[in-house]
Amino acid sequence: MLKRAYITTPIFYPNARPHLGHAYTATIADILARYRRAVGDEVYFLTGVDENTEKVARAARAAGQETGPYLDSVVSSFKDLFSEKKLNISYDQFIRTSDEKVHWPGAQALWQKLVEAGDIYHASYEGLYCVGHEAFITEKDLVDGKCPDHNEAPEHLKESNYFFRLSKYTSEIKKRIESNELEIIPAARKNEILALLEHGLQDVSFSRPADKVSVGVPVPGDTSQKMYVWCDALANYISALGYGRTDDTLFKKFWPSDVHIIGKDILRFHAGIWPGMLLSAGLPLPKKIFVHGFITSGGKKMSKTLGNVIDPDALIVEYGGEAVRYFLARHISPFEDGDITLESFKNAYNADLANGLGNLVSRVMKMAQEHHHPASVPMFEVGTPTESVGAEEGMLKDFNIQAYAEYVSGEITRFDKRIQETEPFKLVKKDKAAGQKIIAELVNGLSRIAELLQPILPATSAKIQDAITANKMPDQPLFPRK
Ligand code: ME8
Repeated sequence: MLKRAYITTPIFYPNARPHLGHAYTATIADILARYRRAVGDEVYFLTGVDENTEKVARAARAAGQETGPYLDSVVSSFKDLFSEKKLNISYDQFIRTSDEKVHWPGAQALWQKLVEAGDIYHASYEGLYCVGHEAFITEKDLVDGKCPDHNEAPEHLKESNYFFRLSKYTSEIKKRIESNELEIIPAARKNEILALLEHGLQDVSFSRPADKVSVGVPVPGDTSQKMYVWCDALANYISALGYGRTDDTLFKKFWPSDVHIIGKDILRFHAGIWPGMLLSAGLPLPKKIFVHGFITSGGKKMSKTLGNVIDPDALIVEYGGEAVRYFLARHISPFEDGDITLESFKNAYNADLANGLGNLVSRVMKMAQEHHHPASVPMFEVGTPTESVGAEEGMLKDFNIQAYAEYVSGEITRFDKRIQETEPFKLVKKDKAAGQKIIAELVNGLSRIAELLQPILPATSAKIQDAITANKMPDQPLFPRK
C-alpha cells in the first residue's frame, strides 16, 4: 500500500559552517528517505536552517559582516555540503526561516491560533537566558556561573513578553507519548521525556522585545515584540508545507509528519513545546520523533579548544561523500553516542570500502567480463529493488541503520568467502559451465548488494548496477586504498 511519509531534520543554526553532527543528522534522514522511496512510499523530505537567532547576528558581527550576506554565505556552505557531489542529501525543500514569503505566514498563523485558544498572555519575565541554547535557563543549570555546554555566562533578562500556556498541555502530551500516539524512539528517550513531564511543563516566554533582538518574526498585531526563536523555528515543520499560505496543498497532503529526526539535545523542545503548540492550535501531532545520539571524537565532545573537530568537508575531499555516508551509517550507533577519529575513519574506509566492497566489485566484475555471458547463462531469480530492500525492512523501519549496514557488510564478506572457497577463476578453466554458473551467482549477489546499498550509497549502488549491465569492470576502483 502506498504510504506518505513526511521526514524532517532539525533546522540547523547557520552561525558557522556545518559540522559533522549536522552531516550525521542529514545523512541518516536521507538514508531513511531514500529507503522509503525505494519501497514505493511518497516521501517529502525537509531540511533547512534556523536563521532568526542572536547567534547568527553575533557571528556576523564577529566576522565584520552584515547579517544578510553572512547568512547567505553560511547557507551556501550547508547547501554545498548537502549537494549531490558531496553528501547527496535528497531533500525536497530547504527552508530558510528568514524567508518572509515561505516561513513567516505559517509561523504567524500558528501564533494566531495560540492566541485564539487563549494560550498567549502578557507577563514580565525575569531570569537567565543562554544565547547558545536560545533558551531560558536557571541557576542550577550553571557551573561556576556559566552554561557548561557553551562555556558562557548567561544574560540576565528582565522584560515584558508574551507567554505560552504550555503548562495546560502537560497531561495531554504525557498521555499521547505514553500511548505511542506520539512515539518517541528509542525507548530510553521516551522515558527521559516522560520523567520530565512528571514534573509538569512550565509556561514559556514566547517573545522578546523587538529592540533587544536583531532578527526574528514579528508577533502578529504587536510589532514591538518578535517571536521567541524556538516558537518560530518549530513552526518551520508546517510553514514549509504551506500552512498559513494560500496554497497549503502540501500541508493537507503530508501533515502530520511521519518522523521528525533530531539529536538528543533538542528532545524537550520537540516533545514538549512543539506538541503543546500543535494541541493548542488543534493540529495533529507528529507520528514519531526519532532521537539520535551525539558524535564524539576520541571519546570527547568535538571542540575547537581540544583540537578534535572533524570537518565533514575535509573528509569528503580526501575520501568522497559516499565514504562519509558509509561511516556514519555503519560505525555510529543511531541510538547512542558514537565516536569517530581520523584514524578510525581511515581504517574503516580501507577495510570496509577499499578492501571490502570495492575489491569485491572488481573481482566479480573482472571474472564476469572475461567469462560471464549474461544472455547465455541464466541468472538466479532476483527480486525487484523494492522487494529486496523490503526484505530488510524491519531494520530500517526501526531506524536501526547500523544493523542494516552491518547486514550488508555481512553479505559482502559472505560473497568474498564464496570466491575464496570456489575459486571460479580457476574452475572456469577446468569446467567452463560450472565456473560460469558460480560467476553468475556472484554477479547476482553483487546486484542484490547494490540494491541493498541504494539508500546508504546511492552513487556507488548506481555504479555497481551500471557495471553489471555493461558486464564490465568499473574503469576506476570504486574506493582506492588510502
Ligand atoms: O538546535 N552529534 O540547531 P543546531 C550529532 N536550530 N548530531 C549533532 C551534533 C553532534 N555532535 N551536534 C549537532 C538547533 N547535531 C536548532 C534546531 S529545530 C526546529 C531547531 C545535530 O545547529 C543534532 O541533530 O544546534 C542536533 O539536534 C542538531 O544538529 C542541532 O543543530
